[in-house]
Amino acid sequence: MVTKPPADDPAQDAPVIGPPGRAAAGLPAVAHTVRVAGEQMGAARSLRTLLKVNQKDGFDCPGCAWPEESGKRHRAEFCENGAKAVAEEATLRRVTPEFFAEHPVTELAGRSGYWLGQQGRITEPMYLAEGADHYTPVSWEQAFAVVAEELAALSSPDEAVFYTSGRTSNEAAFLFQLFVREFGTNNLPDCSNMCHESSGSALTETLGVGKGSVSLEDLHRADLIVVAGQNPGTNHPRMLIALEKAKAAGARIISVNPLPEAGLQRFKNPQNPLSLLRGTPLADLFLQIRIGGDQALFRLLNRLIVETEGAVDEEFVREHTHGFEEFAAAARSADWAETLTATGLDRAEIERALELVLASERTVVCWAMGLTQHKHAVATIREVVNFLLLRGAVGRPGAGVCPVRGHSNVQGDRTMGIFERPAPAFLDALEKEFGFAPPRHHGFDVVRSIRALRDGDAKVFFAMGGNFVAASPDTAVTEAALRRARLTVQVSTKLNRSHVVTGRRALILPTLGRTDRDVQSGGRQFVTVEDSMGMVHASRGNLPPASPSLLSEPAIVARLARAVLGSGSGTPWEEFERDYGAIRDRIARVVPGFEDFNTKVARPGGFTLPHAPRDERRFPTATGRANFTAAPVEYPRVPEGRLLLQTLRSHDQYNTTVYGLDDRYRGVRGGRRVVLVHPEDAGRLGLADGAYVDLVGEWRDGVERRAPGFRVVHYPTARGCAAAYYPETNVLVPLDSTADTSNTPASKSVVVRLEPRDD
Ligand SMILES: Nc1nc2c(c(=O)[nH]1)N[C@H]1C(S)=C(S)[C@@H](COP(=O)(O)OP(=O)(O)OC[C@H]3O[C@@H](n4cnc5c(=O)[nH]c(N)nc54)[C@H](O)[C@@H]3O)O[C@H]1N2
Ligand SMILES: Nc1nc2c(c(=O)[nH]1)N[C@H]1C(S)=C(S)[C@@H](COP(=O)(O)OP(=O)(O)OC[C@H]3O[C@@H](n4cnc5c(=O)[nH]c(N)nc54)[C@H](O)[C@@H]3O)O[C@H]1N2
Ligand SMILES: [Mo]
Repeated sequence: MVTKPPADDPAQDAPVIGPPGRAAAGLPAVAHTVRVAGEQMGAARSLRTLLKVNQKDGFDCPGCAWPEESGKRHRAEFCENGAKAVAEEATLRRVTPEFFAEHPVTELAGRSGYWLGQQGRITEPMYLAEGADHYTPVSWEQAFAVVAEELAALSSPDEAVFYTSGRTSNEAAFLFQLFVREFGTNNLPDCSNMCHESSGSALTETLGVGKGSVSLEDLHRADLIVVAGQNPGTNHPRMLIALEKAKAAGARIISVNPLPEAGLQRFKNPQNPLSLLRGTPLADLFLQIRIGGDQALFRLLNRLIVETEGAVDEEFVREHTHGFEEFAAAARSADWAETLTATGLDRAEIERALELVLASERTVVCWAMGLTQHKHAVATIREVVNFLLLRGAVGRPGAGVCPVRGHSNVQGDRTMGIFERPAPAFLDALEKEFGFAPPRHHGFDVVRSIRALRDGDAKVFFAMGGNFVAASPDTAVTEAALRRARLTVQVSTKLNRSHVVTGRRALILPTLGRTDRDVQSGGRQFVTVEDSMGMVHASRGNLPPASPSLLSEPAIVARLARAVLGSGSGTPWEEFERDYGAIRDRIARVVPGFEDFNTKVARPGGFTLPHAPRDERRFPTATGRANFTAAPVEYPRVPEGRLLLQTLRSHDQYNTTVYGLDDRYRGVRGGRRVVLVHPEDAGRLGLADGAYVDLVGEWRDGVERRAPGFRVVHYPTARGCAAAYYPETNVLVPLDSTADTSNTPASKSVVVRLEPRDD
């Protein structure tokens, strides 16, 4: 069913297609930044705000998790898309109680996510009573009483689910997991379950630490950087600066991607006049791989390394690794013909890649969602680890694993204990510090939470940020699951779909964002975040809050905890709300690496967390060594007449937040319902450029999943593959189609047929 947005909803989709961009950033990006920021914030506020982004005395960009330079910072240490993220949050538009009086929830449910997001910052706590069609204002006390009442009515704490998105600060995240565990459950799913969980699973098993092992300096010093399954030009634009630096120092870059992403082809650095003029070509080799072919590619490269005299770092393998023989036997059986089928590459391309690999002493592999969101994602990332271990490229300067994180504090949230499967040592430390017995059995991740809500096994859903309904797979199933809940609660800055697809009762709890000044009774507060490379630093908002009624996330958790746990809790929640330094003192005693937290974070630029493989070539795995693994090679098989669809981000969105309707680097303007298909595939399927189709998912459960009304765009993607934007395509991703081990939805490999529409 197509729910057409009302006529005044600017998300009317009428995409216009031009040639794809050949370079990323440059002056169009600067112009775009100024325009977007001005529209949302006005000129003076834009300047005041943007000059504080990622400065040592400013706030951490709420965009991506890419780290800041450690030395002297550029005055404009942000990118076009970071500026858009800031403008979205620092907007002067407001969603007030009058807005909710005017718009019933049933009407808002017919609006596009773009329209909802454009309405502005939410100003008051709002309550949707059972059977009501309008949210009405509610006091904070009443709101917390509603949550307490519903939680008290559960027959077990495990009937409640507490989701976290990745913008939540370390302080808020630590308090949130503490409250949830005191309440009595480990049901702490987070956006990471849909994101880098596959990286965490693979790296913990093989290296002993589920995080990246390189710093920004390592990237600058690398001989070879492989960027696989990542589109930094859009999603981590400041990474292009690091790649440009590495190139200037002689590094080679290989891009492995089904799409020729503009940022990896050529980059025009607005901070560097010469680069701005000419652009820096970044990728030396572009391997246009078929979706899901990466494990096969790395396995064959590993065979070729093993077979090349002197190519294996034998000393490293002997001293630091486990399982080499078994792995080498599997690698030797890698087959050229099968690899060429799986990858769609030709022999010469793989041989060229091998040359670059063998010429490099210091290799870094960077990756993101193009590797993590497949059925065999964990096996693929383990194969990347095998590749680096063979060359001794872990724990060596200029080399290592670099999973590039998404949300700006998603890595920190996990460090703070937002995890449905916490390590026993973490729970022991919590128990010792706070004197209660945390639950030991594992909780629900995102997919299991949806199943539990669907099946009536969970009845209360509480979200610390994010947009669970739109971000999760299998939209129809997820929406029905949430509608079954007795209560849904969203702690949010902006309106989104999760506020209008609700349980029987619902609450919106509006909160401060990164850019907002945070003043508590103990004075002005700051929070801390951890970037993609394990650097922890302070973030201080400088704008007057969007409304005087907003509470910070730590204050919301502290007051909620008091309402729910009452006098039964020995935790000093009031003190934590008054002074976040008191929270950091407790983090220092519970989380390894945070000793003397308050002192260390006071240093400008913050501090780096220890990382045993990087710092001392120590691998805290089950074997005490870095583990080679030898999983069978997998790749998706697509039936005749079908395509393999990846669901990805346009240049004008931040996950489910749509900033605008253009995808400048891919030549798409004014609409999002497009599907990129190789011209020859389109020809074979009889689909002209500009034809309208329904995307119909085909999965083994036989359920028909349909995303209607997409415009076919002939585009140079890998053969047999297609691409379309998320979240519109989440309706096609089956809930049960997930990665082995990590349970991450396989949203980059969906088998679809394209059905022409008559209208
Ligand atoms: N502006 C902006 N910044 C963001 C975000 C945003 O939405 N907007 N989101 C943030 C978040 S939470 C995250 S996780 C990151 C996401 O950052 P990315 O992972 O870069 O995001 P995607 O758009 O999902 O792009 C996936 C890339 O992988 C490629 N790909 C797809 N399938 C395969 C495959 O099988 N093999 C290979 N080798 N490549 C493949 C796609 O062509 C695409 O280039 O960005 C973060 N930063
Ligand atoms: N098909 C498909 N699905 C995907 C993906 C994909 O590539 N394809 N990617 C997945 C990935 S990588 C991720 S990370 C998830 C993202 O999933 P989420 O993190 O759940 O989604 P976001 O769109 O980032 O959340 C946006 C909302 O967060 C709220 N918000 C913003 N800032 C703050 C803040 O400071 N505090 C609070 N409390 N709220 C705030 C706003 O209300 C905003 O509407 O989606 C996943 N889903
Ligand atoms: Mo993500």
